[in-house]
Amino acid sequence: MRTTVAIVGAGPAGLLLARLLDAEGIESVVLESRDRAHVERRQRAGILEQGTADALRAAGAGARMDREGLRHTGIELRFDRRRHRVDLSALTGGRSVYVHAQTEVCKDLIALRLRTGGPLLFGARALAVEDADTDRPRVRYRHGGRDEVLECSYVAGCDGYWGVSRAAVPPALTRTYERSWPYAWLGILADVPPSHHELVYARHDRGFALLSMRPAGGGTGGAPVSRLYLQVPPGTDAASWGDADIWDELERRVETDGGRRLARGAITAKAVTPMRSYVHEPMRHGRLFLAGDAAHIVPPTGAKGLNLAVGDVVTLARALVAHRDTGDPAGIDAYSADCLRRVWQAEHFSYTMTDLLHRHPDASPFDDRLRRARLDRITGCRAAATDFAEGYTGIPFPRDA
Ligand code: FAS
Ligand code: PHB
Repeated sequence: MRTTVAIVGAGPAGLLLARLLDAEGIESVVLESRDRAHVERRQRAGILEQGTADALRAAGAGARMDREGLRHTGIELRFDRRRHRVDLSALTGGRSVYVHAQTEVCKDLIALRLRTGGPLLFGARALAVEDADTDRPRVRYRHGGRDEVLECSYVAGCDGYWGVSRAAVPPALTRTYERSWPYAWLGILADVPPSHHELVYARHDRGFALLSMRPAGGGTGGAPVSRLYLQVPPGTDAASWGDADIWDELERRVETDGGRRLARGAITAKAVTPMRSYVHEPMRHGRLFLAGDAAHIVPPTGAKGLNLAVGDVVTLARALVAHRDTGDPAGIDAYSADCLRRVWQAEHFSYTMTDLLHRHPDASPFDDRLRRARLDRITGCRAAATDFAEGYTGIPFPRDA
């Protein structure tokens, strides 16, 4: 088989890139190792930055987000039993975030691709990207029990952290930067309306907690449900947390003076996510372009992972279209540097927000007082609050700033 752009991976990065290329009449084939049901139900990101929401609308994939998603103009920080609302929109000239799950974004992009776009092969596991540094790269993959080859002009490595496309960059040309965190997140879905209308990030001596939510979804028009997170030690077994323990611990960590108890309900899912910061440089090698988690990972605290992936593929699509229309390779040549500037800004924001809000097992009393001072500054100084709000609502896409 032959195409113009071979896209490895049908997560948000690969699916949105396919949509953007379809809209410009650039042929592509998407190879996805898992089946459709797995991709569509994989619980991950829940917050779309302003730029991501705008990109989905421009790609004709934002209708359900606008119909079912929840536009949030602020978040709440809680510490020392006190509540502090950060007015994101007032601080950023009107920017907001959208609560709309990655699962829903992927469902809509898959449906669009299957209805109007090029091939999307599920159960197609890429084995290797070859000859990326020539003008005839190819992807070897396995599909339907047979070994196949996809000839192409470009390869987009959108296969996430555990994918194979990164391996096509020669080790001698690769630099990786990594940090593991001394804690993880226990993520919980509960069939009960959220106890607060906006997201609540709580810093507590017992550990971090996050009260998020998911729109009713599926057009039911029902009440949102609760998406909740607890800081836990790395390697925690989710099954070791009983429902009552989860609710009790969440309540302890988000409790405020005069505050109400959390609304409780049936817990329908729980899973532990490890925390990792990771960047692979460069994000391009010859005709191979890495995008999304294939190139970088952030701890989920800042809700940046999915949003970084969107910025990467919007940048890549623009570069490929410009090269096709004008022959100018400038965008292609600048892809890696352009994306990495935004990636490192998001890595820094995610690092600082994670470090600020979590309880470090080896923190000294001095360290903890410094974190408290930083929280006091963000909630008491407009300049500090503005910097935080700008980071949270989204770092502009490359060349958009
Ligand atoms: P993805 O990993 O989503 O997609 C890669 C795709 O490639 C997958 O479908 C995979 O099956 C496929 N693939 C892999 N190897 C392949 C091969 N050899 N051949 C073919 N296909 C292959 N981000 C947030 O902003 N907020 C959150 O709360 C949050 N929670 C997360 C929880 C977990 C458990 C994880 C792992 C990530 C979380 N993230 C969160 C980050 C997450 O949303 C990612 O940033 C986002 O999925 C990135 O999208 P992609 O780059 O498309 O990678
Ligand atoms: C989520 O709803 O999954 C979510 C929200 C905010 C975050 C991280 C995850 O910072």
